[in-house]
Order: sequence, then C-alpha cells, then structure tokens
Amino acid sequence: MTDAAASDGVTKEQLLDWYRMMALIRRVEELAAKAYTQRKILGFCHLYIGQEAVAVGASAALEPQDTVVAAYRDHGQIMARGASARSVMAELFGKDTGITRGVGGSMHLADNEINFFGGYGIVGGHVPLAAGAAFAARYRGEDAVALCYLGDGAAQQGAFFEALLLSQLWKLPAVFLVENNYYAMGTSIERYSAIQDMSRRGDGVGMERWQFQGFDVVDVYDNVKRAVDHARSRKGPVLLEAVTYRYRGHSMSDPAKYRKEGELDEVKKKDALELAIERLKGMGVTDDDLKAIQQSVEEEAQDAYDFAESSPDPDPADLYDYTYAPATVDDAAASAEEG
Ligand SMILES: Cc1ncc(C[n+]2csc(CCOP(=O)(O)OP(=O)(O)O)c2C)c(N)n1
Ligand SMILES: [Mg+2]
Repeated sequence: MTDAAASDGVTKEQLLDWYRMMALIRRVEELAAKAYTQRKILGFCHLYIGQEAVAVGASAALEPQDTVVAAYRDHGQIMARGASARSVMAELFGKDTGITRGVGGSMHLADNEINFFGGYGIVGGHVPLAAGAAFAARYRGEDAVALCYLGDGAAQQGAFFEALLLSQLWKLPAVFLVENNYYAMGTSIERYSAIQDMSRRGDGVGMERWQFQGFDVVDVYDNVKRAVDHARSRKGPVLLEAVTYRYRGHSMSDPAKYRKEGELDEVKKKDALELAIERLKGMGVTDDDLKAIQQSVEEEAQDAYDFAESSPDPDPADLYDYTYAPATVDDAAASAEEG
C-alpha cells in the first residue's frame, strides 16, 4: 500500500501531470506495438511499458538546462523530457516529421532543444557521453547536471566503469540512473552478476550511491531529486539504481518466454499507473476526473499514430545529411551556400 501522506511536497496538480504522462507513454507504446505487428514500424523497437514511473519521476527532478543521455529503450524517456507523442511516433514510423526527421529511428531519439542527447544502441557505450556532458557543464561554468539512464546489463560494461572512475575523480555533476528491470535481453540478472544491486558498483570508486524502488513515481522523484541536488551542489556524481520491470519482451521480436511463472503478474501488483491512481484518490481525485484524463490520453496517442501514418517519408536526397560532416572548410562553406 502506498501512503498518500508520503507525497509531502508533491501537489495534486503535479501528480496529475505525472499520471497523465505515464499513461500517455504506455498508450503510445501500445500503439507502437500494434504498428510494429502491422509492419508500419520496422527495425528494432524496445518498449518501456512497466518502467514509466522511472522516466517521469526522474524528468520531474531535472531543470531545463540539465542534459539527458539514454540507451535504446528511450521512447518514454524523451517524452517525459518534453518531446511530443507525434514527433516520437513519427520517428518510429521513419517519417520526415519524426524527432530526428525519420533517420534515427527508435533507438536514436534525440532533441537538442530539450537537451536530450540520445538514444544509443551500444550497450554501456553512452555512459561516457553523459560524463562528457557533465564535464562540459563544469568546464563552461554552467549550472547543468547530466542524467544518464542505463540498463542493468549496461552496468556490466567497461565503458560504464571508466565513466564512473573519471566522474568521481573529477566530481562531475552527473547522475547515473540504472534501471534494473532484471533482464539483459533474455538473461536474468542472477545469471550474469554476483550482486544484484547495481548501485553497489559505485562503492569501488567512492561514489555516493543508493538503490530505490522505481514503481511509485513520487518515490522516483524524491530519490532522483536528492541525487540531482547533490550533483548540482558540486558534491560529486551519484549512482542510483531504480528497481523496475519491463512487461514486454526485450524488443518486439522477443516473446519473453524465459520469465519465471507468475513473475509478471506479481510485479503488476506494483503497477506505476495503479500506484499513482491510489495516491490521487487519496488526494480527492474522482473516478470521473481519471476517466477524463484517460480519454484525453487516448485521443493524443491516437492522434500521434494518425499523424505518423499520414506523414511523408524523408526525401532520399537527404539520406546522408547528419551522417558525414563536410570534409573541409571549403566543403562546409559550399554546403552552407547550397542550404
Ligand atoms: C556492446 C553491446 N553488446 C551487446 C549488445 C546486444 N544487446 C542489445 S540490448 C542488450 C541487453 C542490455 O540490457 P540492459 O542494459 O539491462 O537494458 P534493457 O534492455 O533491460 O533496458 C544486449 C546484450 C549491444 N547492443 N551492445
Ligand atoms: Mg535490463
């Protein structure tokens, strides 16, 4: 049971916003799954259903100038940071109206306007980029914290450890947030790691670290806010682990047959949307209020789907844009003239 009184400091309006965003992420993901089975979305597609509270609580703890780096399970993370459902869905469809004009796709969502620097498919490879963003902020004297989402599997990678080492040495303003959903593809955590609380990886470098449950959006917000405040006040980076779970397989091509019987049903008892509803009801929100939100979420998600479907494909002539930098200063000037 969630104690509504524990949400001290979080207003009903905030929690309504967070609930709406979690519900929107889930609905967008469900429609993405539908589009995938109809071959309207091709390639890789990793859904975030079950983990919504992590991205929504964490994003609420950030300031606009803060930067975010993510892995490939990024649809919900970029929406929680402010990207529209339309721009994300259109990107999944590979359309010109997508957030990276259809050339990045599911795993490479990014938008400089909201300081969301991607979306990366190499497991653990993005963690040093977050350290780099934190270093840049420190070097330029900017008041920005870098938040890095990573999976439990990524916390086994060398690049992750190297990023921790330098971040702690230089006391960079970074928060590394491991979303421990218990699986790296089809391999469960007890089969690949001797310890299961990935925040303990921080002990080896002397980094502030702790683990928390990632199902209740208010708990996530409280924990990430504490970590972000720590990093912002120049006390150094923090390694967090949010215990969470993905309801679907690793990607759309994984039927997830490797789970223990009953495991999914058990974890659904802590469903993020249900926990938020319980809290909201404790704050006086009625069933009718909730129905109105669910209806508007349904409309927004369906609108995103229709928008994606009816949007134009990218122009093949633009295929190499954003891929290769101009080779010389002269080339750069020429391509700028061409527009
Ligand atoms: C360096 C590297 N090795 C292997 C892979 C294949 N691979 C893709 S996702 C994945 C599992 C990662 O699991 P985790 O970090 O827990 O993230 P989750 O999918 O659970 O969000 C693996 C091994 C890869 N993309 N990159
Ligand atoms: Mg995982």
